Amino acid sequence: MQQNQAARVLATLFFIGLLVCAVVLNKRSVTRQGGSVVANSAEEAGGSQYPVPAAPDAMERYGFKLTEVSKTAGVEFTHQPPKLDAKLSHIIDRVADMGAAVAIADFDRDGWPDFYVTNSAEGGKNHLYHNNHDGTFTDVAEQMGVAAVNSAESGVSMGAVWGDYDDDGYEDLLVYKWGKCQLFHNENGKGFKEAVNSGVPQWMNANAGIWLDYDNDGKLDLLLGGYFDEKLDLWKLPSGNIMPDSIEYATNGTRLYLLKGRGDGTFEDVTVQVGLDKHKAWTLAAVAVDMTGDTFPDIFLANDYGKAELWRNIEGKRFENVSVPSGVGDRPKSGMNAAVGDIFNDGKFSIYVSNITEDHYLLQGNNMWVPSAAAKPGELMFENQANGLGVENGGWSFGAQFGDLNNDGFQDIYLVNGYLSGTKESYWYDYATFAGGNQSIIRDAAKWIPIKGRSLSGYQPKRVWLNDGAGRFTEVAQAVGASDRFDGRAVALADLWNRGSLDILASNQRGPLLVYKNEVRPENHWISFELEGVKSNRSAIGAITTVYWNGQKQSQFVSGGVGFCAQNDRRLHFGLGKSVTVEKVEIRWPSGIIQTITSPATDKLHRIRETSASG
Ligand SMILES: [Ca+2]
Ligand SMILES: [Ca+2]
Ligand SMILES: [Ca+2]
Ligand SMILES: [Ca+2]
Repeated sequence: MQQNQAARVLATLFFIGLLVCAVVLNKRSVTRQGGSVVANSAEEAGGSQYPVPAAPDAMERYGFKLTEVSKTAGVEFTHQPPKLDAKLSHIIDRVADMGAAVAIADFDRDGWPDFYVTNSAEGGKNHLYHNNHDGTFTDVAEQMGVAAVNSAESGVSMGAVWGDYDDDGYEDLLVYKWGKCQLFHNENGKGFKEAVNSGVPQWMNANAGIWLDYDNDGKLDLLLGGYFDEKLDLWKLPSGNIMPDSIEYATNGTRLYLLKGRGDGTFEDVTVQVGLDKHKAWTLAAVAVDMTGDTFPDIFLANDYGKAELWRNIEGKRFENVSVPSGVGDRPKSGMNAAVGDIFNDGKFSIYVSNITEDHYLLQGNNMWVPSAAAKPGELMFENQANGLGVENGGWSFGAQFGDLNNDGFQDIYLVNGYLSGTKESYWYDYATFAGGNQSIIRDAAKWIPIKGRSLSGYQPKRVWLNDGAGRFTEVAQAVGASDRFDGRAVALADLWNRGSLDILASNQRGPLLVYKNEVRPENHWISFELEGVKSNRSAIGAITTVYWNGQKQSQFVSGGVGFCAQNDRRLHFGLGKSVTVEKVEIRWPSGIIQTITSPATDKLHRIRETSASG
């Protein structure tokens, strides 16, 4: 009892401290900008969290419009959170706050993208939506054997990623969980069989997972990022002492796993030998891509309650921590997303990280890490230009992806946000009471003030930022029809119906999976590529494709997971604006082979196998 009183007194003191600190420290970093109107309830958000149609002039003004078609497409999926240990029930919405993930792949190789979406309730089913080619999808997870993976005994899903680990041409599936990771072998697109004794962790509280080929031996490897301590069973907790011990300076994060694939469904833990055992954080997003030009993929990590990390790959043998010299580890935030895009059409990759921005409480601002002009070739050095580019305020941001949504030739950004949409009452005041506080208070769930269904940055408007290519992004979400107010988590992009436009899948915590069909102005042209590695891993994960047209160039890479708990289709989609011709396309395969294709036809998908011959 006395302890509780002491806690309350301390908490009150820290509350004052937090308000002063958060606002003063971050005051200059975030400017208010378009789309930051925030509602506190469903009524204020317009009565429903579902989107309303795009403005009549959206197509004319912005070159595209989005229509949410989940129901007519047969996609009826609602994410459910887990219950976990009863010691967490008073703040369960705050603890069980993730797990709505989406990963896209053409699992049966019929030429049409399919997708897997995760659920997190004990007993809740994950869905695998097969593309029926007619605008609809059918959930085949149950018959394929990848539905029932969530339970208190084996843990619950946080995300999933596709990668063909045995090079048989069929994308295999890793489901990472708060619990046991599960690896499924794709049996010729006709079903999935769990790979046993594969070497994936039997228990960790993973919130990030990606496929990569870190040593470029042609065999896919796995990187898994832990969130809660891996020793914790969130259903059988000895105490509530499991939470981060600070909102921005947490010292009680956990480990990564780097698992080297042998190509047969078994993996060797090489975390220590490559130096990644030095990492200790609450990791929420990972992305791997070669940013130095030596073909080996470097690793960027977005960490919650701390600083971001960048690990330079030294010839596939070890990783060097360049977080501080590169600039990305400058100060702690709540990193939740890691997306990579060539935003200036100069063949260089910028990294977009989402964080929390809530007026009066926490003004972190999102980060856009743009390669520094002062960097020497091969040197990793970045500057945060989110403010100048106009992409800093995303609310309580989660998943974001780069993609050319209007095919004008520039990479745009689609971002989802919103943390907890509950009652009209806000939990922020009570939450802030802890946020600046004493480590022993904040890390103990028992000391947290009950949420009681209140909102915490809920009902937020999403952000769709159009890139003008000249250093400015314009926010157009409401106008183009991306006007839902659910608590967004993952975003993944694919040309779902092979029409030459990027459609959007957006997952929501305790909410529906939304399918935004994208109609693009037909005068804008496009080209897309589906790559197949031969010497490189067959999924072509890590391959960088550069399209040269109209005096400019744009690079994109095939990812084994990017964003927040998401994976875009492996196909790379490039908008071309009014141009009907492409000068050449250069593919830099992970094997080191550089393949050039001259004058490829536009408005067409090209399937390209790795070869050293050029054509
Ligand atoms: Ca398919
Ligand atoms: Ca396979
Ligand atoms: Ca490898
Ligand atoms: Ca664009």
